[in-house]
Amino acid sequence: MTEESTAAQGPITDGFHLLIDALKLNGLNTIYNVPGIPITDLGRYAQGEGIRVLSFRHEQNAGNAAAIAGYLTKKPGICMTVSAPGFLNGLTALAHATTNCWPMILISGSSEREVVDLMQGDYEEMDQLAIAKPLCKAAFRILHAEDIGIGVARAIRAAVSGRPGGVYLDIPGSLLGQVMDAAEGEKSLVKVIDPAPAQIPAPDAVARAIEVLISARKPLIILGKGAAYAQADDLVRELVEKSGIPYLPMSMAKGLLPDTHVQSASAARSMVLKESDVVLMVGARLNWLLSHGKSKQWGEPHSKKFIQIDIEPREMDSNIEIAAPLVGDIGSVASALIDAMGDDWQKAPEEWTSAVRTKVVGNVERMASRLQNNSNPMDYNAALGALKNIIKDRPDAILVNEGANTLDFARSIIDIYKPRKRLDVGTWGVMGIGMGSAIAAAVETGKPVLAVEGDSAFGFSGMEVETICRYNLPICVVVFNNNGIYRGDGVNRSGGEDPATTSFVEGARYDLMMQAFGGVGITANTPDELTRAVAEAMDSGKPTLVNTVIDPKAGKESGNIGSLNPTSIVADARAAAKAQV
Ligand code: ADP
Ligand code: TPW
Ligand code: MG
Repeated sequence: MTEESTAAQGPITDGFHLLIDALKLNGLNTIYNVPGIPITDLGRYAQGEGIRVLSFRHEQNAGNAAAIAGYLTKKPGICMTVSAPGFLNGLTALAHATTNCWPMILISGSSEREVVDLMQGDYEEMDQLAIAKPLCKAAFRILHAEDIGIGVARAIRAAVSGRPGGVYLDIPGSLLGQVMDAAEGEKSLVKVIDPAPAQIPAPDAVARAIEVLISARKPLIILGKGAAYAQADDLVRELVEKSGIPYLPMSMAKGLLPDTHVQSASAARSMVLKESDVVLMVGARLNWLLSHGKSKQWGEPHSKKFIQIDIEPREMDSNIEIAAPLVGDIGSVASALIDAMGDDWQKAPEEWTSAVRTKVVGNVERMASRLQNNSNPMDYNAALGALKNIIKDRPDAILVNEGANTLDFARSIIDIYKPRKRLDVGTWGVMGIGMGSAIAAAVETGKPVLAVEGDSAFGFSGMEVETICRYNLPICVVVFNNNGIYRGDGVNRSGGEDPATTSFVEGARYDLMMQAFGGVGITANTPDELTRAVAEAMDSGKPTLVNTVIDPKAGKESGNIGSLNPTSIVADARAAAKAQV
């Protein structure tokens, strides 16, 4: 279209601006991105139009930020990348968001369709739509400017309705350059009404669940991150407290009720999993993290009945029989259950709740003494004892956590007091979520963030300390530096000069990385030094990295999940074979 002819027709708009307007119309005001052809100007224009555009150093970290933004806000987090390699870098995060049931939209620029489809070797050529499809909840491509409004609306609904997940939106570069009449363009935009409609459970499903609950002698509630995501915090708390049932929070559901709550059974986990007779699952899946509901951990096979609240009907019976499926959103189901319990609901039997409480109190006391040790160099307990107090004094802060031992110890030691204040490796146990999660947490909530990172885990996203400094975000990164993966004392079994496969440079100075970009970098050798450095960082809001020296011998291979290591299966088989001889 020539300029004269457009002048004759009145104002025009283009693909860039229609996409930006469509996002803004739906309250999507933050983009996590890495620029490049064909989306560089999309980022620039978006910033110009008042969207907050945060540029990262690697798309996977931008994607992990978008995934956590989705979890924290119930709106799809937006990640934007260039074609082929940038798209692939973002795709891991999109798959991660989908696996965790978090809403996210990955918007990637793509090359010329005609050239890509004939495989003629375009710049960054790749059939991105086809590749994304099996890895996310839905994937769409927009070819015409007048379809941008509908395309964005479809992406939003797909991401947040029902079980949330990741959506891929393919944006050919040529789409951004298309022009159309501005008034027509505005009319083509769609504001999504009620994107995640309430899903009310059927009354007979509620009655069935109540019957199972009434029959329980040793009931247990398991809260999952679906319950935290739902933001029905008061209803979840009312359900737990009205029932009087001991509860176990999954790691990201910690804080939905404060970890110090009298009904928390975290410190009696083995006991309640084994002995309970009725288990009410609230937004948690019976996947590997709960040994599929049927390992030895769960006591005798078929010894308990399950009630499960989930928005996804197909989750029911996924691993074991669910006696009372409650399909609906957490808020609606919790509220229906509370109503059905009526005014004279009998709380969980005292004999059971006091036995659980006794176990919890004993275990918490035993742990407390371990946290106050002055081992030199520090072990995990000593360092985490210090960080536990930091969060206790700052319950609004957000804790990000990844690593193996660093993750497992921190999860059980650091109490969380408020909902959605703990962000971690999620369903996959993926390393690399650290800096992306920390950045999104700071951006979306404005609260200080403490990222407790294994030295290996940190390395997956460590370059984003520059991003943290550039945006001056209130993030304190604590790197648990034990010189390696799990432990720093591995040996090269060949006797050769290469280091062990799990070892890193000894005595590395991660603190200098933060200093390189103008942030604060400190090394801590003792719990006191750690406390001082972190408290100062959390209160000043200055980007800080505390290189925390941890005994290389303190960790365990694979942390708490060594039993999943195939070597342990081989060892069991060897032991059995030996016993037969
Ligand atoms: P965890 O790892 O904490 O056990 P999972 O990610 O395995 O939690 O499970 C979360 C579950 O919550 C998923 O099955 C998902 O379908 C469900 N879910 C997510 N949002 C809601 C919601 N608003 N209402 C009900 N269920 C939800
Ligand atoms: C994307 C495998 C699990 S835990 C871990 C790796 C590499 C690092 C553990 O060492 P770290 O913690 O962080 O120093 P610590 O305290 O035990 O020493 N690649 C991806 N995800 C996973 N989970 C791995 C590899 C892994
Ligand atoms: Mg380590």
